[in-house]
Amino acid sequence: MFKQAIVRKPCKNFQFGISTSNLGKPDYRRAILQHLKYVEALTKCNLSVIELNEDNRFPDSTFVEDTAIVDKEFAVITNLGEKTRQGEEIEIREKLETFYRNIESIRKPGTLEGGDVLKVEDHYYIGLSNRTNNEGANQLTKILKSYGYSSTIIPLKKVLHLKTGISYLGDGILLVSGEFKNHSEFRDYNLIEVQESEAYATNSLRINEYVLKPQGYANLTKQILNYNFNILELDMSEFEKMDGGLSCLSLRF
Ligand code: CIR
Repeated sequence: MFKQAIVRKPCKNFQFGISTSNLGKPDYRRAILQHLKYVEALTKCNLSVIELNEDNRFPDSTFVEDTAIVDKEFAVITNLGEKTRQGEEIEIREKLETFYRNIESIRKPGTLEGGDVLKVEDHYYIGLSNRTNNEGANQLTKILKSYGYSSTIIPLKKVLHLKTGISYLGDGILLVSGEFKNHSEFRDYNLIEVQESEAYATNSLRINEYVLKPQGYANLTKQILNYNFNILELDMSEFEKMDGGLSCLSLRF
């Protein structure tokens, strides 16, 4: 069970963040509204939500997931792979220090972003991406091992982050799209294959009794309902424009 979440409001410079989506400029007011609904959904999932103030120095700082890995007994502060995002982790560390006695760090020349880290039961998958390098992935592997967790490194081909193309719904069920559909590492799980036109919704998020899912994507809704999950749908249009998915907007622990 998750009890807490940390989120950060989109800042006024949100539109200047990194984007490859070609979906146009995000509307700031809509982003704020969508973020508000996101927080409401987390609350409905029984999480107590800590909302950090917006930080105009970092356009992408609403995507807090990339700044840390949070488990029961420990947190790992990352070293973000994009120069414009380096420094976002400082305030997150301060906040996490109030919850954790064990705080580890990914250090230069290692880089790693939380979007590349997927926990499936007691095993971690670490994506090697443009943001997470070998050194960062190896540092995380060692840290996880010291806390008793195994891990596998997964080189990525196309996706921004590992969790862009795969997410864990619990009960042995993975949502997969693109390069993860026929991936040898994941074939023993129960796979829900997301069709390419709905690939964005692969980044759905199981929190306690609910699955949070981007609004729309009717086929995926049906597929998830087949497993009797309770779905909460959220309009994510403005975050999608900035390459961000549901998991990116919070740290859950
Ligand atoms: C970035 O490119 O860093 C942001 N615009 C989006 C980050 C999305 N984060 C995630 O997938 N964990």
